[in-house]
Amino acid sequence: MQGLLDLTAPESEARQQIGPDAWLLKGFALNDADALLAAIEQIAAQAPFRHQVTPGGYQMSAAMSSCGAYGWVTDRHGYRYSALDPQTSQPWPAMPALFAELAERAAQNAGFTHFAPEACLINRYETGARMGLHQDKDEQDFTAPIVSISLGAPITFLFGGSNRSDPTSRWLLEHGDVVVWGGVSRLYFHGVAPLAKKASHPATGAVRYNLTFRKVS
Ligand code: MD3
Ligand code: FE
Repeated sequence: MQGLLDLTAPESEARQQIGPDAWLLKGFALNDADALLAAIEQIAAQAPFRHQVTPGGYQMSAAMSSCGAYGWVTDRHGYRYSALDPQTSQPWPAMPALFAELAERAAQNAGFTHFAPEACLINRYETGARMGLHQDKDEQDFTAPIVSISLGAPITFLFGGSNRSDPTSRWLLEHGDVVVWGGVSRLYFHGVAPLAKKASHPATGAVRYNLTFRKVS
């Protein structure tokens, strides 16, 4: 196949448009999935997964860690990006080159050139964990897209609009799927349904990971 485009390769599967400037790249990260999971384990050894508390006082059901120059943190005082892990007072683990390269390639594939992520938030979902409808607006630059990579057990992604009350569409996010959100969709409400009891994947068991890559500053 050298020199020829292999149309069966995950990276050349059709892009699905799920909203304005929002693209689902089905299986885009499949070739790198094992390496991504190994890297997550390394990161978590330095910056352990933890259930953070929202300003409203609720513990999040998804456990989180981060890597890169900034991590996303929440506590009773609010949501923010921090260069230090509040649990260890250390910088977050460096973003592996594979992470940054894959995120950049995915953004490029969806039409966003030169995406340079500064933060990678890692969400870990176990049975019943969910994320309610919200907007990602703690970043300073909304012109950069957000790239997400799903690994492990499948989950139902909920995608709304600019207003909380807008109708939501549902998309199944599976192991190796990548989604890129830019333009108008960048500020759309979104969330995930509770991870189903029966949801699992050979690589992770009943656990789902989601990596989100963001330009923060
Ligand atoms: C749509 N995570 O970490 S990924 C989040 O599956 C988050 O863990 C979910 O929402 C998860 O903030 C959904 C998808 C995602 C991320 C950012 C978005 C979708 C987005 C920003 C704008 C629009
Ligand atoms: Fe979000």
